[in-house]
This record gives sequence, structure tokens and C-alpha cells, in this order.
Amino acid sequence: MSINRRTLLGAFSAAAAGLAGLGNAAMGVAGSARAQEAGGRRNYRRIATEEAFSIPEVAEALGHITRTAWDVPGMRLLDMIYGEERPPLGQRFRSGLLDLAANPADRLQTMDAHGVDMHLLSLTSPGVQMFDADTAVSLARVANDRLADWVRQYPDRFAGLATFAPQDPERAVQEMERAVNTLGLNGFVVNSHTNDEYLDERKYWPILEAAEALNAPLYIHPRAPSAGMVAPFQDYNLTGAVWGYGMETGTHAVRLMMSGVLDQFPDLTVVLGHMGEAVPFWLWRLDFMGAPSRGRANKRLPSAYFDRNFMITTSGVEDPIALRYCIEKIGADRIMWAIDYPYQTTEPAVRFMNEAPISEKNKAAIFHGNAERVFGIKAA
Ligand code: 1DF
Ligand code: MN
Repeated sequence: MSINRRTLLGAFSAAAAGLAGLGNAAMGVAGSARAQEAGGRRNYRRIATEEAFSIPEVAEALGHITRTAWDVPGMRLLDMIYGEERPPLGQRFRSGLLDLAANPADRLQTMDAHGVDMHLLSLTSPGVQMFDADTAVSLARVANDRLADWVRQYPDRFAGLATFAPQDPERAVQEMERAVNTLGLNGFVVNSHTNDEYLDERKYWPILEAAEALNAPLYIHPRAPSAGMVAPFQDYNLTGAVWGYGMETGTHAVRLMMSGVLDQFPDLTVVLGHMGEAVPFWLWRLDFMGAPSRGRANKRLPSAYFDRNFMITTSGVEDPIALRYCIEKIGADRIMWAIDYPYQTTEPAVRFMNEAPISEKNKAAIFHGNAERVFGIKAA
């Protein structure tokens, strides 16, 4: 997708959002609890774009890993959620992750209580990427089938990013094609490295090629840092969302820019969570230090790849100053709202965007218009 088409479509959906807004105001209470806003606040369609789930089969397989592979980065969190003895936080995460499998009404109730219209669902990190290839391939299929069932059952409440097993790129591509062409899912999630390898490696190019050809975004979600970088994150428990996730995933994104791999896939859309995993803050310096004139693998400035190929979401960064920086730096048409359910609570994530000191037009784009355009979600 070219930036021109993107820009045009963006202008179109912003205009459509304005019309929808008038419609809502004129209708008053639209017969749905979601139409009623706390404090009489202006109503937006709210599409949350990094919303996690699991299924019992994957939870069980991750439980097995916690009993057999202690020496792997990020195991502390996995044990909290999937181990036998779970602290209250681990139990809370686990119930949230498995609520769709248990009873979708539970999650819908939380969404309704806070005016969230839709979750764009993805199998929670580390997905199937810690399993042997055969297990990963078969669990990815099961997870995608289950996900497609929920989307089919509640088409105006759930959309979904498909999982695949990078351990076997050829079968990954088959599953990616099935996920879009047969299941109708909206894109893909990959949880950063796989067996300490990154997607710029040539053996993973078919995955990038498939995402581009299917016109389906690839959301690079965090996981704990790869073995080669994890050491200084270990002793203070920094491997997780506190710092390790962002450093790992930001590094993955920078590798895609600096390897030149994106010259092969100019129309690929990559999505980064967590306000862009710090990359937007680094763009000026990346361009200065990483210019192609310094004899590097990238043909273009890092920011040229970032502008052409990347979108970001607000997951887990409810900071209005960071949001305003990103709007100014990369543009509101490249930012999408997210909660990161169940790891973040819904109410503050909604309030953050409700109260963000930004224009109504930008708010509509970030709350729903950009997600509709980028993930092919039917406008409400
Ligand atoms: C956490 C955060 C866990 C995120 C996640 O998946 C996750 C956490 C295991 O708080 O431990 O996806 N996150 O995206 O920030
Ligand atoms: Mn997340």
C-alpha cells in the first residue's frame, strides 16, 4: 500500500468518522449500552488493537514448558500465568486470556462497561514460538480456527490477527494464506524473535512476502529478549514488559530498517505496539547515524522505511505527552489505540484516549479510523 493511497483513504475515513459522529449525536442513546458515555462524553467507535487471548491447548503447552525449560528468558512471567502455583496477578492474567474460551460474554461485559466496541484479538505472547515446529504448526491452526469462530460469532465485536509458526517458514506461509483467504482474519501477529532469530534473515523472507502479498499487516508483538541480548535484563527482572519487551522489539524493528530487507517488500505494513517501542523517539538519531552514505545495508534513511512501512499503537503507554510527540513526529494517521487486555485494565486505557489533548479528528482516527483502514475492519 503506498503512502498516497494511505493518505487518501485516511482523509476519507476521517470524513466518514465526522459524519458518523453527527449521526450518533442526533440519535442520542442508540439503544446500546455502548452508546452511553460516562460523563456525557462524545461517543467514538473504539477499536482496541492489541488484545490478547489464549486457548486451553496453548496454555497447557506453555504450562509444560514451565515445568521442563527453566533456563529460557521470560520464564518467570510464563510460570506466573501457566505454572501450577499462580500468584493473584498471574491468575488474573490467565482468567482474562481464557475468558473467550470459557464464555465470551465475560469479555464483552468488560468491553461494554467501558464503551469498547471491538477487540482486535491476537494469541498472547510468546504465541506458538517456543514449541517444536510440529507442535507450533498444529497449535497455530487450532488457535486461528478458534479465533475465526469468535469473529464469525461476534463480527461487530471481534476481529483477529492470525498466528503462524516461523519455525517452519513454508508451513507458516500456508497458514497465513489460509488465515486470510479462508478464515477471513485481518492480519498477523508475531512475537519478535523465534529461537533467537529475527525476520530480516533470508529464511523468513517468505513470511514477509506472504504478508505483503495478502495485503495483511504484520504486528510485531514483544516477547522477552533473545539469548544474545538477555543477560543484563535478568538480575533485576527486566526481561518483561517493564523494559526487555520494548528493547527486544524495538531492536527487531530497527533490524528490519537497517538490514535493507524492506527494499524487497515495499508494501509490507508492520505494526509496533507500545507507542512504537521507542523507535519514534529515535528517528532523528537513526537517520543521522544510520544514513546509507555511511556504507550501510539500507538504501534509504531509516525514517523513510519507518514512514512507508510502519504503524504504531498506544498499547500500555497511557501518556498524553508521548502520544502528542508521536502525532507530531509520524502523523495521527499512523497511530492506533490499544488497551493490551488483560495485561492493562480497560478503564484507564479508555480514559487516556477520551481525555487526550488532541483534535477530535485525530481522536477518531486513532480510536477507530486507522484500524478500519489498515486491518480492513468494516466501518460501523
Ligand atoms: C505483559 C505485557 C504480558 C504485555 C504480555 O504478554 C504482554 C505483562 C505475555 O504485563 O506482563 O503482551 N504487553 O504487550 O505489554
Ligand atoms: Mn501485549
